[in-house]
Amino acid sequence: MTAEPWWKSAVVYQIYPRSFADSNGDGIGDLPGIIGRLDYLADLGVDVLWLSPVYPSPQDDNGYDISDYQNIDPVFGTLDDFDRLVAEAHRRGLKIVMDLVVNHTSDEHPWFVESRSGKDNPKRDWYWWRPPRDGMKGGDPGAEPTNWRSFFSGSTWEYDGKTDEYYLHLFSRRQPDLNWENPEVRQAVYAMMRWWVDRGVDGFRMDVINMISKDTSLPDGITLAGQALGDGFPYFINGPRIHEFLNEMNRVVFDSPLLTVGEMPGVTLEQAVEFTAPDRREVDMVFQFEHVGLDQGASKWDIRPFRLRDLKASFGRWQAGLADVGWNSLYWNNHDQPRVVSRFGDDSPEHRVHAATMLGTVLHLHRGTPYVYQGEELGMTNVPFDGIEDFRDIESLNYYAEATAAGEDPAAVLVSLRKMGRDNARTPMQWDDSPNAGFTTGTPWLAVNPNYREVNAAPGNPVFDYYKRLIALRHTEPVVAHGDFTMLLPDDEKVYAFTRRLGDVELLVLGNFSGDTVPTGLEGGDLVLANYPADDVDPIVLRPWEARVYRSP
Ligand code: ISL
Ligand code: CA
Repeated sequence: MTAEPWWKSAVVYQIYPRSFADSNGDGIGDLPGIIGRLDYLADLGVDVLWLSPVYPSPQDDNGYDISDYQNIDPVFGTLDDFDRLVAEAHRRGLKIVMDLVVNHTSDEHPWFVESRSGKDNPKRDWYWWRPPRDGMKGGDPGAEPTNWRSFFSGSTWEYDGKTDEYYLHLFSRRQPDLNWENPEVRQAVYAMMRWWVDRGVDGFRMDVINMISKDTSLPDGITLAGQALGDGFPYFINGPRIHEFLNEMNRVVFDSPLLTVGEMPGVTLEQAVEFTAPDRREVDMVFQFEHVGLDQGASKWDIRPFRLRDLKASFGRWQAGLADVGWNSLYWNNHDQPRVVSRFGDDSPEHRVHAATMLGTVLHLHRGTPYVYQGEELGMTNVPFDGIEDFRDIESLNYYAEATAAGEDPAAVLVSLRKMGRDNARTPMQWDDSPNAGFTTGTPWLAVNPNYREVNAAPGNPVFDYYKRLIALRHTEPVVAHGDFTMLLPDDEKVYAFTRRLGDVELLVLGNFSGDTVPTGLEGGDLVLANYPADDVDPIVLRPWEARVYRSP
C-alpha cells in the first residue's frame, strides 16, 4: 500500500483576512493580525490555513478581483509580512494555502489595462472580446454578444466604447474573464503559481476553477418567461477543455505533495470523480455545491425549507461516489455562505451550543477533508441586519438594486438577504467581549455581530473546546480519515446516523437535527465524543441537538 496523502488526515481552517484580526486600527484585518493569532489556531489543532485573497486589489469583490498576482495589498501588509506569516505558521506545524483567482482578474490588472487599450494590443486576446450582436449598435439593450446573466446581476458583457466591443465578466464588470484558450495566459498563470510555491506555500484553493473553459461558440442560454437574461451555465461550467487545462496546470506547477481544492459551482458527482481521480492529476478535491443548494430554489434568494432527508441523500451519494476513486471536501461554511448554526441548526440561546457542536460532529466524521470557516468554531451566527445600508457585499447590493427596480417589495428582498447574504459570514471575528469584539481598535469595515458579548473566543467557549476535541479525534483515530462510510436511517427526519469502519474498528456517529428528544434504536461501544455530559446517557434516546460518537471494539 502506498502512503496516504497528508491532506486526508488534515483539517483546513479558512481565514477571511479582512475580518479576522486588525493590527493597526484601520478597521480591516491584516497579515500581522493573523500572525498574532497563530497560537490560537495551533491551539484549536487545525493543520492548514487557507487565506482568502490578500493580493493587491481594488476590493470591488473583497479581493476576488486581483490587480497584481505577485504582491500583497498594502491594506493587508507587505510581502515581508507574508514571508513572516509562512515562517511563523510552519514553525507551529501549520501549512498555508493561497486563494487562486484565475478565472478573472481585476479590470485594473495591467493585463486587462493593456488588453482594452486597442484591438491590436498583443494582450487583446487574453480576455474575451466580442463585437455587438449582428446588426445592432454597441451599448444598445440586447446588443450583448450573448444573453447570459452575471452572478452579480445584469449581463455578463460590458460595452467598451473605445473599441466598440464587449468584454465578458461572469462576475462583476470589474472582474473580466481571462481567455484560457490562449496558451500565453495559461503559461503566465502557471509561472505565477510556481512563484508562490517557491515562496513556501503549501497549496491552492482555486476559485470557480471549473469556469475557465468556455464553449467558444458562445451560444445564448435558456430564458425563463418574462426574463431578458438567460442561463449561460451550460456554456461556461465544466467546458470542453476543463480537464485538459487542469491536468496541464498540475504537470507544469506541482512536483511536491501540495493540497489543491477546486471550487466548482454546478459540478456533478460524476465530474468530481474525474476531477479528483489521482491518476488523472487534476485536483485533490473539489468544493461541490449540492448540499448548500438544498434550501434554495431557482436562485439563491428563492429560499426553500431545509429537509434533513435531502441532506442525507446528497451527502450519502457523494460519500458512496467518491469511496474508491477521488476524495471529498467537507464544508458547511465559507465566506459566501450564511452561518450553518442559523441555517441548518438553531441559533437560539437555548440550543445554539448544542446545534453548533452537533453540526461540526456530523460534518467532520464523514469521509473527506473538513474545512472550518473562521468563527464556526465559536458557534458564530447570522447577523440581524437592519436595512440595506448595513450590507457591504456587491452580490447583495446589486441584487437589491435589481430586484427593487423590477418592482419587488424591498422588505421581502431584505428577508432573503438576511438569510442568504454573504455578509452573514463576513462580520468580524469575535475575539472577546471588549468593544468591537477585540477585532479592531478602530471602526470595523463591516459592523460586528451584536451577539459578540455572549459568542466570542474568550476562554471557556464550549463550542471551541468541543471543536478542539473533534479535530483531535481525526488525528488520533485513523478510522476518521481513512475508514469507509455507511449511512443508517436514511429516511429519518430528525436523526443523522452513520458508521465508519477501518479494519476491526467501527465508529457509530449520531446527530439529532431537532430540538426534540428522539429515540434512535442505535447504540454501540464506548462513547468517545459527545456534546452533552456523558453521566446520564440513555443509550437509545438523543436529547435536543445531541451528538454522540461511539467506538467499538
Ligand atoms: O456566492 C455564491 C454563493 O451562492 C456564488 O454565487 C459565488 O459567487 C460562487 O460560488 C463563486 O464564488 C467565488 O468566486 C466569486 C467570489 O465572489 C466568491 O467570494 C468566491 O468564493 C468571484 O471570484
Ligand atoms: Ca488593518
